[in-house]
Amino acid sequence: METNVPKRKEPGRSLRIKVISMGNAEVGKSCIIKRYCEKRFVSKYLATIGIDYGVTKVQVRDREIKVNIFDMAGHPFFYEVRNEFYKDTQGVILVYDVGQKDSFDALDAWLAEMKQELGPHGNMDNIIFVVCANKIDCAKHRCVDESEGRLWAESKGFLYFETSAQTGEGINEMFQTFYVSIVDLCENGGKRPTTNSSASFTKEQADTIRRIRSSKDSWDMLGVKPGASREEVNKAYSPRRPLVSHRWLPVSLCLFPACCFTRPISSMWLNLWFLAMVWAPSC
Ligand SMILES: Nc1nc2c(ncn2[C@@H]2O[C@H](COP(=O)(O)OP(=O)(O)OP(=O)(O)O)[C@@H](O)[C@H]2O)c(=O)[nH]1
Ligand SMILES: [Mg+2]
Repeated sequence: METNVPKRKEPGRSLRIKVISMGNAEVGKSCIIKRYCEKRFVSKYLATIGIDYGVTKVQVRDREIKVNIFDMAGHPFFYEVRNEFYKDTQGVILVYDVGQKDSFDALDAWLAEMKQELGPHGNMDNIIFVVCANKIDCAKHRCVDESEGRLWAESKGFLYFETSAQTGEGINEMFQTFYVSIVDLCENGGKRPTTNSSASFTKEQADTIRRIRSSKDSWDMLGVKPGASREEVNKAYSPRRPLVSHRWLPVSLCLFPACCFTRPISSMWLNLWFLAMVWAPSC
């Protein structure tokens, strides 16, 4: 894909799309767009007042794409302005700052706001979402790691990119993949193409991993009370089964009986078993 549009136009092959940016104030939405369109970075914070609008042209395969970008203000104060702009959107750039956990936690609220504004007949399945984990250049302040962000995005069928508007890292790749996905969607009759990433998770798997990450101990990992019976452990294990790779199945099969027949089930066995079941496959 190139940003330079060839002079010769092919009638019927041009496409007009609408893209919006969403995310908390100061996460870097405007800077990401500026970095891509103007190849520059402004370190001074200039809050977007309501909406910034811009047009750009890109070439995807043999199609000329006219992109209307609506860069939204993230501050709650501008809700009344931006709520007019959610409709008829083909692509959303959803941004959070990897050094601000609040901005990551707010992504669900942004989706909820969009859903509400689209109304009961609005369909978000025919929109391409790309999640930008921005400000990765500030490694020292990072508090949302890549796996957490990727998990959230991919479990929703969204694209995920690590970006820095300051250094430019990830920006071109993100926009290229984003535009190609939007064109694919348009050529696919408005159905969102599945992501190519081999690491994508279902919502159920993502919920399970999230639960494991935040659990206090091994019992909590399984969602059972300390001293739970073999049946309870078995039942709790079932939803986690899809996370086990074939490579680790023999190990987990050896460890699982040990867990079940040691009474009371010791925390150590559960730890070992769970490590083999869930974490080891990802190593
Ligand atoms: N270090 C670093 N700073 C960044 C990056 N992206 C943006 N910033 C800075 O973060 C601040 C906010 O950037 P903006 O792009 O204005 O943020 P915004 O999300 O558009 O904010 P609102 O318009 O208020 O919603 C500015 O001071 C930027 O210079 C980045 O990748 N790295
Ligand atoms: Mg802005």
